[in-house]
Amino acid sequence: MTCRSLTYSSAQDWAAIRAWLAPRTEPDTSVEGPVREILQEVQQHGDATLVKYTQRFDCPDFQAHMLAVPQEQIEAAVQEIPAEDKRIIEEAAANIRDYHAKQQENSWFTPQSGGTILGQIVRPVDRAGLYVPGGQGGDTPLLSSLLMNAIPAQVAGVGDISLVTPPRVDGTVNPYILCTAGILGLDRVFAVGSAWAVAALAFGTETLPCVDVIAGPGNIFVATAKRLLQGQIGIDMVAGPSEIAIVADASASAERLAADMLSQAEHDPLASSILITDSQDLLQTTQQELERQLAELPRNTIARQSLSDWGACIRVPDTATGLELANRLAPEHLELCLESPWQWIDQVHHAGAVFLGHSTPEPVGDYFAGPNHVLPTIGTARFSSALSVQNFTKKTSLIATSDAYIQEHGAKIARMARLEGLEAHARSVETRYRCL
Ligand code: HSO
Ligand code: ZN
Repeated sequence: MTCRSLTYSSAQDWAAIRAWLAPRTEPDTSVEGPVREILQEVQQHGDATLVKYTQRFDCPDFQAHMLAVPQEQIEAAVQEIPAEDKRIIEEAAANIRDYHAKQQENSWFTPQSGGTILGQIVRPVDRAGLYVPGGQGGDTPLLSSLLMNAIPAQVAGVGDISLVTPPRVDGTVNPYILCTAGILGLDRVFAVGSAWAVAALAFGTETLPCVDVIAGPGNIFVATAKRLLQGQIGIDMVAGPSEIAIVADASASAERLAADMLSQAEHDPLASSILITDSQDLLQTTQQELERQLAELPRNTIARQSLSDWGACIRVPDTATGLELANRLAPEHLELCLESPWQWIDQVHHAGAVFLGHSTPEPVGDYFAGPNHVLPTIGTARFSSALSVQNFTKKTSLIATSDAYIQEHGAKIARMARLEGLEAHARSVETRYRCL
């Protein structure tokens, strides 16, 4: 059996499933010590530290002048990439931009009686920093990550966006990353990665400007640096390993289900793919399909490990119970491979993104459709949302009261202040009476 077979009939079965998945959700603190040192060192020595670590881990001949990628290199990459690939990236970017444009929020003002005005001003952060992983020494450029992180920042109206990504062994950045940056109109690209790049974005160095928000996925060093900086600067989220839950009925195809589970499993040995169905027949055929398709996958070692550790086919008595379990899992991705998926949407309460029907494979959302692929993982969809324009904006409350307002409400405010023992608060309001 490629992955474990379990059953879930009612809430009582949840404890065992939760216990099995618990180790996946524990934060990995193993590199906290070294990352703290890196943060401190970058804060003290700036570029020199970036060069030291980049020479050690990425490119032995790296020099400080190679940190900022020249504009000509970005333009050259845009020319160099095959036109067909460029068109695909542009089309994906347009879809993602259209979707995120709908998330924009306007400032609002509500005039009240007596000249009082209340409101909320929405503003972008001044500067954002985006992290794009190198992807196996720069061979598998994560251009979708760049699109998904940069576009919400741009739609939010962030004027100053810096992109950091680890250089390849020769000090250059993969041309697909540069081309995507060029298509997006990003002109500040820095060839630096890992925790020291995150530190540089947080504190600024001679070459890198400091930013207000950092977004983008990365390895354990990047994730730890982001986690440690939380509170000092805005952090998108500290994502855990990717996961999918699929609720399917007998109308689903085992071939498609297995393919979708494998598309998660190939990400990471810690990725989790869980099929939930009331069809025993589908459970069996999907297990067979997993085995058949695994044999033909280039990343089959990773996918096999992921499925054997964190994969499951779970039998439920009916679809309603399946959705109950899915809500408990609060998965990053939830596919509803059901005959009438829309009929069930009201019962979906916790999921990062939902994919409806037999013709909506999850990678459509990873790359192209428009919604963001940066999603809450490890059950955090219970209280958080996909990366969005809101990660790059903030709101300022606005209050303008009037004499009439003070006359009507001033004494109540002063009373509340005195109940809290805050006499100066009460007098601050009462000074306004004197002018009335
Ligand atoms: N499924 C990943 C995103 C991704 N997939 C990027 C392919 N490239 C986490 O949502
Ligand atoms: Zn994916």
